[in-house]
Amino acid sequence: MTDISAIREGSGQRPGARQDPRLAWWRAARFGMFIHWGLYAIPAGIWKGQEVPGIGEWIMHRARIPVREYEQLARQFNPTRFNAAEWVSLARRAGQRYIVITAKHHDGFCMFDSKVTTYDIVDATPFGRDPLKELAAECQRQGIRLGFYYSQTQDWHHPDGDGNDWDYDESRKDFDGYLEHYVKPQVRELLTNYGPISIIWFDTPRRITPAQSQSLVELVHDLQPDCLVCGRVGNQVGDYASTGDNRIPTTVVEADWETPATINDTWGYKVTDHNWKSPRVLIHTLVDIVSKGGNYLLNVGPTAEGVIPQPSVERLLAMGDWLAVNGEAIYGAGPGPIQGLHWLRTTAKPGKVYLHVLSWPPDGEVRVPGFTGAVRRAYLLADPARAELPVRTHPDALLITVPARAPDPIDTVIVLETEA
Ligand code: JFZ
Repeated sequence: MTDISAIREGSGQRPGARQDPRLAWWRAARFGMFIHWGLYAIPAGIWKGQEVPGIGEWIMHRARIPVREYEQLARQFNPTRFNAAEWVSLARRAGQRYIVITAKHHDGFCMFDSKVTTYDIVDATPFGRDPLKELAAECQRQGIRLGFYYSQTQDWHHPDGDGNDWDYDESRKDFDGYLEHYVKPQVRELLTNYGPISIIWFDTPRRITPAQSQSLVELVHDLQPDCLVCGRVGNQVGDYASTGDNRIPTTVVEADWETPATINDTWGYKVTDHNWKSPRVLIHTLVDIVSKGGNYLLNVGPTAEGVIPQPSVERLLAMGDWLAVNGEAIYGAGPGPIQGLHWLRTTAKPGKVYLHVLSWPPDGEVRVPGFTGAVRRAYLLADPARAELPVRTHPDALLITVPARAPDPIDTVIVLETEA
């Protein structure tokens, strides 16, 4: 049974990619860090004293800010507290195996040194540094993969990009010219000047045609054959599928797929958004996604000073603590045999099933209905001694005797060694 309704239309995986060994690292990684960082971190959701509703990185659009006005933000952008080593080290401590950062979001501002425009962080800001260069070097040093988000269709700054109808006449736009003479040269820069790049994360395909999407995929693969292209390049030609934001399928999906998600309710930093998900919810979400065969790309929105908000840091570190003990049940693991129970998720590797007990039974017994396979032994993943847990097999269920109190109140993992 598959459920693809969560996979956004047009953001599916190209046929044949399921067998592609270029995705092997990505399939094993399961957990990545998304970073939305740009000029929108300066207003941080407030424009001329008024709170602008919606996600922070959309402020230019929501408030219909004229290009000439929004551009001025660049003159104030000076994130002197940005420290690539700290960001990369946070991702590693969180147990995240890859990072995807906004090189250019819909507002059109380039967070890298582009020769195709002066509307970029090196040419237009007092900061004058290229944070993507610094992150690329740190990712190399600390051994974590790096990807770039690039808004290929929407560009509210470029006269021929999609989406800005308050400065420009949408009917007169030369979208193909923008793709050929602006997007492609920039994608070339991103894949030439920053060493090995693992993902180009295109987004909101909108009016892009199948031929245009395909030509972007070919460009990426020509420049760096191992670089993956996310499904939001549009028209079902990406290397892997993307779900709608924060959306998780209801059961196993037979594709390589990823849920991009927020820790609070915004991607780009917003000073008023304090709706932080708890570590419990975040860990359960990671487990839920992996139990259905997906990856979790979890966002942080750094401030205009270059700081990742402390509530995000705390939550990521809590996830890292859990993963330091239970990572075996996540990295390189796929969906397990039991689906659809509210208190349980299962992940699996050859010869092993991992029971993720999300709410602990009150009577010292974990009862897994529908599990009828042979079990050699069972133990708590968190137990270094791997002390055996008594197991009984019933015709319709597996019964495991467990400690009265949950060893891990968030998710206790029981390992079942099965016949390989
Ligand atoms: C897009 C962007 O517009 C947004 O700013 C952010 O970068 C996010 C990661 O991606 O927003 C979307 C795209 C797709 C859906 C929702 C928001 N969707 O399919 O539900």
